Formats: sequence, structure tokens, C-alpha cells
Amino acid sequence: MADGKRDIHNPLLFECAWEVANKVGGIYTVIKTKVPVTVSEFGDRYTLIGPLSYKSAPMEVEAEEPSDPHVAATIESMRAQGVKILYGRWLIEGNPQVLLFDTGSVYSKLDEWKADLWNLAGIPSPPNDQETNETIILGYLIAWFLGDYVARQTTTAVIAHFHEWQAGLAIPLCRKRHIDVTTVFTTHATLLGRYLCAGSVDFYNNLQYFDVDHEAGKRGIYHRYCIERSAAHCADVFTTVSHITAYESEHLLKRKPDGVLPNGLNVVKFQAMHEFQNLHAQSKAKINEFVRGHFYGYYDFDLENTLYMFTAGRYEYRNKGVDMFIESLARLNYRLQKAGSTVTVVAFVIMPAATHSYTVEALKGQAVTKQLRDTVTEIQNRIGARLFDHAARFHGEQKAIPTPDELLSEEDKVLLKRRIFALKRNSLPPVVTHNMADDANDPILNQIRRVKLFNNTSDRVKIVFHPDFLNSNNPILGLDYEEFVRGCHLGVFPSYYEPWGYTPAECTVMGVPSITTNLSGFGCFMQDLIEKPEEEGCYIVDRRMQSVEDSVNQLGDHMFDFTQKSRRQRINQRNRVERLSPLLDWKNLGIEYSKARQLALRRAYPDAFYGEEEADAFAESDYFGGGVERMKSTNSMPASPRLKGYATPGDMGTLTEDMQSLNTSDYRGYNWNQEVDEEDSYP
Ligand code: U2F
Ligand code: UDP
Ligand code: G6P
Repeated sequence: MADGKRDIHNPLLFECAWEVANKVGGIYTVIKTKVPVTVSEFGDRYTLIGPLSYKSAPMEVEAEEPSDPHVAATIESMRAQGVKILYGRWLIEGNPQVLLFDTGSVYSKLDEWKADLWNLAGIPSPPNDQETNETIILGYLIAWFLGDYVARQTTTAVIAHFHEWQAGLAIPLCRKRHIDVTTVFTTHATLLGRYLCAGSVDFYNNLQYFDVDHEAGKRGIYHRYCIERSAAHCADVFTTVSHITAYESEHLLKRKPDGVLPNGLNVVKFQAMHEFQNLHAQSKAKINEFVRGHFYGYYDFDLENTLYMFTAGRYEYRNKGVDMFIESLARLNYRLQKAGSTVTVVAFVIMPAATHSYTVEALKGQAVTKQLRDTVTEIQNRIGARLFDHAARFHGEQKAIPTPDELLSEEDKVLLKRRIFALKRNSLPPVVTHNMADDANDPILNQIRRVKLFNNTSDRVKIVFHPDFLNSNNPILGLDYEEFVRGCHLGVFPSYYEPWGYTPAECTVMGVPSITTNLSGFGCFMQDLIEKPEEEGCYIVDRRMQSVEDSVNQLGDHMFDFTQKSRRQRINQRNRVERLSPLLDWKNLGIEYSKARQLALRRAYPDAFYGEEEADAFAESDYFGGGVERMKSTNSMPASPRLKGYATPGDMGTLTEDMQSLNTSDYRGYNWNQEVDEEDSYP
């Protein structure tokens, strides 16, 4: 319980998430990229807390003794009771302190804690949900740590910030046990939202009407839903990552968020002036290599006139809009064919699914082209030697310049023919690079089959489904994800459910144009900030106010228009996109997190603020230096994007001191509760 005696001017911050030094999805990106700005504000008063994964932690974390004696004492006491803990520094930019708990070391306590959870909060927990078991153990460990810590350290205020339900269970525990910390909960999606959207539900028009308990029960996630909802309700400050998810949270979690904390990126990492254009060319050359191999035997298109489009992310077929992407590709193919276009589009789908490794065919493609290249290099060397020999031996004679027949020996010709014959194949280039565990029922493959995009010679749109995340060590398509994105021309993310959507944001800071929708947090954010986003290479498909058919056509139009651009126009557009980066920089967006923490302190320790001008001073301080002003002062080509009238991108976050007065209709972006056409589904 807040007793008002703690120093609120230099608080300590513990930030807790399942993805600390443990990559699963987008939350890892949030935490990791945000560290530098948080460390610059808190220094060693900042510690990240998460689960200890023996797979990743040894590579990512360097053990160290805690400098705070109370942290040391708390850890020691927990260790004495059997908890395995790794404390140290996370080896990323900012080098923050991390505290990782081995949930496996205290499994013996699971039943006791489950019973306690039921008695304390009325939250049930079925026996066989491993993810929930882990959540319970992590939650109890964090609450144990915080409770013990604040009992020892009684002078300074402590802020505990939790991300997503997997880390949020500690929040109701802190509240019930009256642990003297102030809490912030940030949700990056809602469980029910994800589940409902993945089915065929008209989600956004029915948000107000769902019987949430019933829907959660029907899907077997009632207990998880309870954890999420109690975290949202027990937190001093409740936030989410976009206005669209704020609206969803209000209806599905039944608490209106106090504000929005948009996701940023650590833009410094990508800053290299116009170097990013060179990086594009370098990375594209690597993708070209892959394409030559993959399409061997059918490699009859001009790579100078080929565009690479892609979509990527966790495999959520409908939520990530892969259905719409493939449908639009089929229509694009038809339009390009009809227009007699010579442009080729190679579309990549990068989404991990269950597989049994690469197909022989995919490996063979890379092997035969490599053999051909090696042979050509050998022959090239021999031709060079012959040229030299002729010139040196017969100088002054006509023979000094050899004839083509003298240069290319019969042996070389035979060798070359053998390699060329090896390029013959009886089957079309495969649409998928791996053997799928369930080929017949895979939604992406079935959609590709339905629209008949089989990589025929006549197809102007080719497709490659890579059902695994990328890695530079892969035998085919051996690039890191970042390198791959840089080498592509257009990212396509037509999501139906996307609280934020890091993939298009990452495209933007790398100077790669992208297409998103007005159902993604990122899309709405850009639409709200920029006057004409499509002119900046940030296309936004309307999936809210029009039918699926119209959305597919709009997406197809954007893709078709993109194929009509000249190289010069593409280069220009990449420059324009890259210039939007400051809007997504944590240096600007981090301030929203600061506001959330400040609000949490004020709620927990109102007396400490009484009569102080703390809040005003905070509001006035130009903490991170206002992003838009900086953008305007850059006078290199092309012209600055035209922004709407917000003072800083951070203003979009809108975490105000008192959001209570905000009505649902105040969510930025759209009138979310307005009636629109029914969401129809695909045939
Ligand atoms: C929610 O999270 P997700 O886990 O669904 O995350 P994304 O935002 O899609 O982020 C996925 C991350 O995975 C990375 C990519 C992103 O950082 O760079 N990745 C990769 O490493 N390799 C690949 O082949 C493909 C992707 C929510 F649904 C999102 O809308 C939010 O953006 C996110 C964070 O708030 O939380
Ligand atoms: N990503 C990655 N490797 C890949 C493909 C994607 O690390 O091969 C990352 C990508 O950079 C992005 C994340 O996966 O950060 C996807 O985030 P997004 O917000 O788009 O979707 P989410 O998975 O959170 O729903
Ligand atoms: C970058 C490079 C240029 C290259 C261009 C290709 O801008 O700096 O040298 O010509 O990329 O662009 P494209 O869109 O055709 O891949």
C-alpha cells in the first residue's frame, strides 16, 4: 500500500515481460529497441524481469552481481528457497540490468500457487495448460521478488511495468498483497480479439456486443482471459499500443485504457544517410542469387525488371491478411498479363509453420546454379590464361588475338553443356521451399492452389512461400530478415487484426515502402500523422469502411501502380519513406512511457505530489526534443513529408493526465463504433 513516504523523484523501474532476452514475437522488439531511451532516463535504476530461457539467455546475458544491496539480499533469500535466478546485463545496446527467473526451478509450488490464485482472485487454472502454468509461476515469482524487495528498500518509489497477460499476473497479486509499488500494465493485443478475429467474425462492428465470458469459455481460454482482465483492472495505469486496440480493450477487457503508448524503433541503428540505398542494392543482389537458383529451368525473366514484394510475421493467416495478399497477387498477375507488361513480381511469404526441413527441389535449385557458376568461373580462368598466352607468345603477329574457337575449347564446351542440361526440369519451380507437416490443409498453400499461382512462365507474378523465419545461415535464401527486407521493393501487410504491426514500421525505417490497413495500429498512426501517406510510400488500404472485394481491389491497385513506377521513382520513394523514420523513433515516442510512469506515481502517491509543480514541469520539459521540428530542419531532398498539426509524434500517444473524460468516440483514427458494411468472407 502506498504510504506516501517514498521518494518519487528518482524512482526505480522494473519492467517485466515474457520476452526479455527471449524472442517470441513483437514484444521482444518493443522491449529491446526501447532499452536505450529507458536507460538514458533511469540508468541503473532500471531492471528488466523475465523468465530464464536456457536456450537464449546464455547467449544474450552476462552474469553480474547486483549493485543494489537490497536486490542482492532479495535474490539471495529467494535462492535460499530454491529459486534459480540469473542476474546480469543483457548484451544489447543500452546494456540494461536483467533479472531472469527459472520457472522450472519452482514447479513444485505450482499447485499451492494455483490454489492461492483461486482463493485470492477467483481465477481458475486447468491442469494441462502449460502456458498458463508458466504464467502463474512467473507471476508469483515476480510478486515474491517485488514484495520482498520493497520490504527491504523503503525509501524510494518503485514502478513496476508489465507487458501482456503472460507477465501481468503479478499485478493482481501486488494489489491483493498491498505491495508498495505502483503498477503499469501495457497490453499488446487482447486474447479474445486475437481469437475472435482469427475466426470468421465481423469483429469491429460487434465489439460492444460480445458476451466476453461466454466467448472466452467457448474457446477454452476463460482462465487466461481472467488473468488478462484482472491485470488490466488491478493496474494503477492501464495502457495499450494503439487507439484501435484501446477501443478493443475497453469493450473486451472492460476497462478504458488511460492512454496509448505507440511502439517505436531504435532508429539510430538504421541511420547511415543515403547508405540505405546502397544497402538495398547489395541485399537485392543476394535475393537475385536465390531467385536464379529457385527458378532454374524457368528463369526466363529479367532481374533488372523484377520487383520483390513480401509479407512476414507470425503465421496468423487471416489476422495478418495473407488471404487478401494472395488474392490480390492473383489479380495483379491477371492485370499485368493483360497489359502485356514485361515486369515480373516475385512475392515472398515469410511465415513460420510446422515443416520437415527444406525440399530436395529447393536445395537442388541452389546446387545446380552454384555448379554452373563454379564451372563458368573455371572456364573464365582458362579463357583468361589462353588470352594471356596468345598475346604474350604471338605479339606482333595476327594470331596474338585468338579466335573464339581457340578461346573456348571443346572440353570446356562439353562441360558447359553438361551444366546447362542440368538446368532442365520437369516440374514448375515450387511455390514452397519446405516440406510442410500438413501440406494438404495449409491455408496459405490452399489459397495459392485456389488462385492457381504456380510459377508458370506465363505468370507475371511468381510466389515463394518460405515457412520459416529467415537466417543468414540458411542454405537457401541465406539472409537475415533485416537484409532481406532491405533488398525487397515493397512490404505488403493487409492485416485484419494488428494492434500495432512492427513489420511495416521496420520497412519504413529501412526506407522500404509498404502497404498496411486502417485496421492496424501502425496504419492508423501514420494516417493520423501524415497528410498524404501514400505519397510518402506508406499505402493504407481501407478494410473498415468498404467490402472485402473493394479492399482487395484497392490493394491490387496499389500493387499495380507500384509496378508501373520507374527505377528513379522507386529510388525517390525510398528516400521519402526513410524520411518518416523520426516519427517512429523511441527518442520521440519514449516520452509516452514516461508519461505513463508519471501518472502511475501520481495515482499511487498523490500526497507526494500535493502542492508540487511536478506534473507541469514534466509537461513543459522538452524531454526528447520534439521530433517534427527536427524533421523540418533537414533540407536534403526530397521535400519533408507534410504532417498534420500535432506538435510531436508523441502527441499521438495521448496519454494525458486525465483520460477519464475521454469518450469512446475520442479514439483517434476513426469513429470506431460507427456502423459499416458487413465483413464478408472469401468464397
Ligand atoms: C503483438 O505482437 P506480435 O508478436 O504478433 O509481433 P509483431 O509486431 O508482428 O512483431 C513480430 C516481430 O518478429 C520479427 C519482426 C518483429 O520484430 O522483426 N520477425 C522476425 O524476426 N522474423 C520474421 O521472419 C518475421 C518477423 C501485436 F500483434 C503486434 O501488432 C504488435 O506490433 C506487437 C508489439 O506490440 O505485439
Ligand atoms: N521478423 C523477424 N524475422 C523475420 C521476419 C520478421 O524478426 O524473418 C520480425 C519483424 O522484424 C517484426 C516482427 O517479426 O518485428 C513482426 O512484428 P509485427 O508487429 O508485424 O507482428 P506480430 O508478430 O507482432 O503480430
Ligand atoms: C539503389 C542503388 C542504385 C540502384 C537502385 C536499384 O538506389 O543505390 O544504385 O540502381 O537501388 O533500385 P531498384 O528499385 O530498381 O531495385
